[in-house]
Amino acid sequence: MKGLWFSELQTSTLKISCMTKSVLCSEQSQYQNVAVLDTLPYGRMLVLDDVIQTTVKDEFIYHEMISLVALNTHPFPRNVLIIGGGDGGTLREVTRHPAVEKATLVEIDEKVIEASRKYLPQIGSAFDDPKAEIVVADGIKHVQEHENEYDVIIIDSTDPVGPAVGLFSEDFYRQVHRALKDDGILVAQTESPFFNEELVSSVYKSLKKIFAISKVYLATVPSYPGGLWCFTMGSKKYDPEQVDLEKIPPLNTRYYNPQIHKAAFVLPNFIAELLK
Ligand code: AAT
Repeated sequence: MKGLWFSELQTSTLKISCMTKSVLCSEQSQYQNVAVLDTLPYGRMLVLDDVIQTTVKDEFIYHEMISLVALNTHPFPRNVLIIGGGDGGTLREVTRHPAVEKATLVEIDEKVIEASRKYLPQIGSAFDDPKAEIVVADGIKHVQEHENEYDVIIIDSTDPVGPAVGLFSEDFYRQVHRALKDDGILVAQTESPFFNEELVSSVYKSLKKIFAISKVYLATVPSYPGGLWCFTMGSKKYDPEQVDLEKIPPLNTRYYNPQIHKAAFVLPNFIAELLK
């Protein structure tokens, strides 16, 4: 045997396992167990309370897709807020976008940032970028304290357990709406359309009540339950499907491109059904 098996309990009746060469760190923080594993199939992997958050092998798909769809829908995404995302992958994508002047990352757990800095340098590469400001705080509180300030707010949160529960509530989305400028855009990771149908449906319906435009789009993230993953956008003014694809700046990406931007909004029938 080349290593030991790490298993994630993806639902109460489904486990996924991967062969692990070593545990680079495993530490209990105030909020969760923070671990970085070195695995054979995915390379290094950030694991919080035994749940896979991101891996070196497939992180580009999630981080490009949670960031670039909104950044290229807004014509001037100068001031961006990221809630969660303590691994820094979303921050890396946001800071390297040419239109962005400032990116604020609000992560509740300092230990996630520390672990990523130390063990995931390819992902946590932008913490010291001149455009970046790092705040260790609860994203819910931060949003309540800011009004009419951000062009884009990205909610890169853990699954809806513990401190992340409030990040999926309608009341929180109203606060986000208030923290955005009058043409602002919110985007949130909203889990699996296969295993979290109710969440996908309820977040979409909440955003539909609050924002002029509300849309779900998809990407495939192999290390997440079921692979197929939802992102939900609420926009005050700009429609992500009306973007002039020729105006998207050339970006050095591995997944996202203008055709993917467009195609990501095409939903299979079973997902469209969830949004009715
Ligand atoms: N970039 C992909 C990684 C994540 S991690 C999500 C982060 O959200 C965690 O570091 C967690 O500590 C942080 N977080 C949770 N609640 C809050 C809060 N209230 N305020 C600020 N940060 C918070 C996302 C992975 C998605 C996994 C899907 N299975």
